[in-house]
Amino acid sequence: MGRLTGIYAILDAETAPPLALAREVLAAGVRLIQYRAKDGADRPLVRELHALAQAHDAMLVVNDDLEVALEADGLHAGQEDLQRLGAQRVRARLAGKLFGVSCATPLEARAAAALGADYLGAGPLNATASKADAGAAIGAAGLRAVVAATSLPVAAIGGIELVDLERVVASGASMAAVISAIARAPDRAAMARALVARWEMLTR
Ligand code: TZP
Ligand code: MG
Repeated sequence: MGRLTGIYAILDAETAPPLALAREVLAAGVRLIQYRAKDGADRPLVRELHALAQAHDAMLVVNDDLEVALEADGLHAGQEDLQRLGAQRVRARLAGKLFGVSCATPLEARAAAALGADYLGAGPLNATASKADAGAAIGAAGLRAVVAATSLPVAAIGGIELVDLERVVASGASMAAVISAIARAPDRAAMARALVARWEMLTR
């Protein structure tokens, strides 16, 4: 399995064109990407994104759609998605692929670990406009509580900008997952490079 560390770029189809964004973040050194399409995953696009990720020695995870995720390196599922899909069935279908689960509390973190998750998404760290039902911000204390409840790598998520990386690293998270920090930046490639460089500086 590849590296579950560093900047985790989420290619949200509503925020920026996923293929162009993937090219930019992979060229910037991001090695974990997620395709997120709330209107339904585009399977041919996932194949293209996966080939691109592989060419950069990176991994592609698909949000929500188990069948399409089988074309990529794994699935990221929220708590409701797990209920809808059947958590045990998901782990079994994914076999050797990556399985990421969103958690907001230590209780959810322990349950996800027991299910066989490979990493956890924890948040929202800060308030976010990118997900309507993200729930209340858990803040650094909430993030530390999730990290303390698991030995799995944790991706902090939610309203994370360049200035937040120090707090993310200090909280013990292994990854910082972002949508808008990159996708809404005036220069997406430059912001992706800045995030990667800052993460490397903080974890060196
Ligand atoms: N899950 C929890 S917060 C969030 C998701 C998908 C949105 C993250 O987007 P942004 O723009 O980085 O706050
Ligand atoms: Mg979901």
